[in-house]
Amino acid sequence: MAYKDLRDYLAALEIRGKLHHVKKEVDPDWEVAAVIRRVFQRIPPARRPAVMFEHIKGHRMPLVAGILGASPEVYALALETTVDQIADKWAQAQSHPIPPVRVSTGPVKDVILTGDRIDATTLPLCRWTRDQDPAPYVTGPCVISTDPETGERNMGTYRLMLKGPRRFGLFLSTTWRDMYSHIMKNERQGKPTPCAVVIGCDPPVPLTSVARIRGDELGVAGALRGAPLEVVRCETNDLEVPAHAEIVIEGFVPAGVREHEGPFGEYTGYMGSSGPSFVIEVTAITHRTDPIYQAFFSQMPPSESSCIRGTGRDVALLKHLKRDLRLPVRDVHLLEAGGGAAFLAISLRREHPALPQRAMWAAWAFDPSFSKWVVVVDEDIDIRDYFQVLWAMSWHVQPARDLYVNRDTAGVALDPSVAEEDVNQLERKTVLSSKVGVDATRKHTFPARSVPPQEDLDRVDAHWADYGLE
Ligand SMILES: Cc1cc2nc3c(=O)[nH]c(=O)nc-3n(C[C@H](O)[C@H](O)[C@H](O)COP(=O)(O)O)c2cc1C
Ligand SMILES: [Mn+2]
Repeated sequence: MAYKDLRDYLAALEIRGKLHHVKKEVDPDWEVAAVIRRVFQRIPPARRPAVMFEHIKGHRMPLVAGILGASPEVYALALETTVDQIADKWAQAQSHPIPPVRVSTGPVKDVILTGDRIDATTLPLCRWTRDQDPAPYVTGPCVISTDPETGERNMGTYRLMLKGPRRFGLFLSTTWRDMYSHIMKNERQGKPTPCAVVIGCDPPVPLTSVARIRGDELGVAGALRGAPLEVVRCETNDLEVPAHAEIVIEGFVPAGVREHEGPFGEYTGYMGSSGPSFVIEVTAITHRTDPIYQAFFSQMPPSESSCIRGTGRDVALLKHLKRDLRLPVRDVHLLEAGGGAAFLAISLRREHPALPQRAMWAAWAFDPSFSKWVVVVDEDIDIRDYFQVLWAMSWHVQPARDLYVNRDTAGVALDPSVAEEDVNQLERKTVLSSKVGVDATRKHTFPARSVPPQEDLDRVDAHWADYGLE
């Protein structure tokens, strides 16, 4: 059964003990970021809840964070599936989208604010990296726009910097972002780009917004829900937005305008770059009577952002290597330390000496900017255990023989290690990076492992209490 809206999903989290309510009043300028940081640092993923901050100082709306990516289990719950079925669910939805249906009105129109009544500063926007971010940011916006030539709709999550009651900065990190081409096509005609920012919706909407989808994200969101999304027309432009959203900000990106944006504390664990960027002029805000504001928690991993990036990509890549290419791969995992982007581990059965390299190239071809590090290990290594990956790298590798370095490949735009001259500073969009593959499989027969035989350990376990150790 599809979640009807954000509230319906929050109720499902609640039932499973995955939503924690903070009743204490918290300060959006420092406290929200610090509390949620501690939640991710101190509570292991299996027990980690999403959080609802019920009282944000100076604001009337509650804020939820971590609701889509507190852990892979929470991500699966958001998709109404299990962790191992996530890839199938995505594949199915992408091949059979269900277009949205237009309705005349919906709860998102409970309150309609235009003209002087618009005030984006009433939203509980937080400072995520205090003393570094120049302003509060919207971190979970689903930004809708259409291609002026084809009419095709797009939705993507691009950070928004609060610049005033009716003004935001908009950051598109690469020219590959679909909204970028919409803005460029309009600019060539001297025209603005109408847009609508959706905040707080049932999970398929934000999850498709952060995913790289060919075609209409709202159609794929409908397929993930198993039922079409109901959409309503905006008040001040012709775009359609989910009728059951919590909040919608309507506006446009003026042609030819660039203003300073950033820096913003990013998912790499460092401040991202700042420079000239697009702006959004707000023309209306509509919301429910008692809206709930949703934020993505990002910055230093582990975070909601790295969980979402890693989990979605792990399953998609595993499917590609195993099912499409039929490689004898056991598991793939984008380590959270690399933000779910930079460090990939692959375990496989080394049936052929060239197989580890083939798996590396397949991963790079699948997504050219990710996986700056690819470490391939034998299938007996648990790649979700950092210790085992580093153990294999320590003793299964002869660096001169087993490292493959590739130069001038596509990189991650926010990677702070990229040399300044390799970044197109003006647009902050094109990045070249080198990549390294490490073949950490065993290339010949290794000696026996220096651990007691399993049966000895089992015998000890069976009589553990007798040793009086715990
Ligand atoms: C929490 C989070 C924040 C993101 N912020 C940005 C951002 O500020 N700018 C950007 O270009 N991409 C950002 N992304 C990545 C895009 O949302 C993602 O690449 C998406 O596919 C873009 O949509 P598009 O393919 O329709 O352009 C973010 C992703 C996540 C998970
Ligand atoms: Mn898109």
